[in-house]
Amino acid sequence: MLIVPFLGFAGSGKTSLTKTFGQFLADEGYKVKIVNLDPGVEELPYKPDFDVRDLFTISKIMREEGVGPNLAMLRASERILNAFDHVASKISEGDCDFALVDTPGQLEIFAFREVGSEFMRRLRELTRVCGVFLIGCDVASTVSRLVVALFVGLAVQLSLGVEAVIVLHKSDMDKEGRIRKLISDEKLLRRELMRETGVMVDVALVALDVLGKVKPATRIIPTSSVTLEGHEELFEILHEVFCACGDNL
Ligand SMILES: Nc1nc2c(ncn2[C@@H]2O[C@H](COP(=O)(O)OP(=O)(O)O)[C@@H](O)[C@H]2O)c(=O)[nH]1
Ligand SMILES: [Mg+2]
Repeated sequence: MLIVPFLGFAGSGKTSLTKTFGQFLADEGYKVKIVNLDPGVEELPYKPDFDVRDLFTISKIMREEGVGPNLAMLRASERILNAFDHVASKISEGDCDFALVDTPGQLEIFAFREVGSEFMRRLRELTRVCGVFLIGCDVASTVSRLVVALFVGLAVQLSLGVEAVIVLHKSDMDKEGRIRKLISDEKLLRRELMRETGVMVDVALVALDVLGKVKPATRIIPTSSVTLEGHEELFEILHEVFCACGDNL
């Protein structure tokens, strides 16, 4: 079994990809479980096997503790770790090939806090874990923003201690294929970055140097929950990652 947490900025498409990739795997004949770890989501497009909202929601914490949404998010992140045993038992009961984990809307409350790395550490004790980090094409409106997003993808993997496949999500929005070209050609990326102006460019250049030193283990793939582009390729990469340890799904 492989556990696949979906990670990324708020609105990057984690919930949507959890749904469409889960559907893809089920259509391929795999047994899939879905875990929702976002206590703030109003509606889910899929039916989770475990839903953290059965334990608490952001609005409930706001009411109970008399706090605003941001503090409620922080309180929720602490409670998520307490939900680990529920999650683990749901994932472990019966047999399944993939457990997809939809993480909280806001990246920082999970990926850059102790709760996230501790949660992942405990997941890794259960079985093999490989994340998916989403960069929405809408975030990559400038080359410097794209580079910084790639850098955050790397930082999230280091912070959580989990390997992740980076996907360029909402690829249907990349109509002319500009962002696709940028992520597949480092020289072009650097050239285009140099054409931009502003302080972000300096930051992005440093980030690009770091990224050049710590190459991602796998290629970046364009995915879309609208056109379903990249689902098969994502599956193949996860399969490769999984089989690299000599196991079979
Ligand atoms: N065009 C396009 N929009 C998408 C795609 N995936 C998600 N979205 C939209 O992006 C917004 C945020 O998606 P959601 O899955 O809730 O993001 P999350 O906050 O990361 O879970 C929603 O309006 C989705 O309809 C995609 O592949 N293409
Ligand atoms: Mg979501």
